[in-house]
Formats: sequence, structure tokens, C-alpha cells
Amino acid sequence: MKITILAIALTLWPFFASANVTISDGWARASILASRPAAAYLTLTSDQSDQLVAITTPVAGNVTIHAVETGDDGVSRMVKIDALDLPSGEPVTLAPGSMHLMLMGLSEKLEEGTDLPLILTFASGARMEVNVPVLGPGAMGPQEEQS
Ligand SMILES: [Cu+2]
Repeated sequence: MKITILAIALTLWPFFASANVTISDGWARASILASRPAAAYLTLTSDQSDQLVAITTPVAGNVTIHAVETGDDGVSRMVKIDALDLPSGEPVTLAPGSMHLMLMGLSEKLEEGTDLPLILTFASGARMEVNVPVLGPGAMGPQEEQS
């Protein structure tokens, strides 16, 4: 397993051959206020088809996977994804302007220079814990998104 950032796979069901998922390019954007949602991004590559079904973090009450869709009226909206498909061997990228992890109910704002722990749960039963760096607030920060 190629470890690009700190990633520890915890297998909940030892009798299942769980997919090997590589996480890369993980980061979160520093948030201005704890009361505003924050966004985190990463790239997932699974060696077997799997689904990302849940994300938790000790620092936020709720984490959802969002996609951004542009409606017929030309207005972009965020759409919740309950299970993110991870096709075998194909990188799935969450990046600004597109899919992202939305963190709601932060216990404190995300401080630039710290690490954000994320616990990912997959349909296969595998669980991974990753720490992603919190980068500075940017022009496309989550505070510009309408949720
Ligand atoms: Cu969102």
C-alpha cells in the first residue's frame, strides 16, 4: 500500500478481503469561524471497486460528501452523495469547485498549519484514518458556498 500521507487501514471484518485504498492530495481549507462549514479535499484510489460511505472527524458534528451540479438555470448547487463510487484502480478526486467533504458543526475553526483527522468508512467494511493538513483560507473557500 502506497502511503502518500499518513494513512492507517483498519479492517473491521478480518475475513473479508477488503479493498486497498490509497489516499493522496488530502487537505482542508482553514475556516474563518467555527460556525461556518469547512471543506476538505482528497483523492481516493481503490484497487477494488468499493464505495466511500461515511466520514467522521472528532472536530465536526457532521461530514457529508457533496458534489456540485449546475442546474438548467445556470446556478450551481451542492448535492449530497450518500455513497461515493470508487471504481477499481481509478482515482476519484475531490477538489475545489467540484466534489468535496463538507464539515458542519465544527467544535472549533480549522486552524491553518494544523492537521485534520478524518475517519473514512467504506462499503467493504474497511476503515481508514487519515490526517490532512489544513491550508490557508483561499478565494474559493467554503464560506462562498451556499449550503
Ligand atoms: Cu458542500
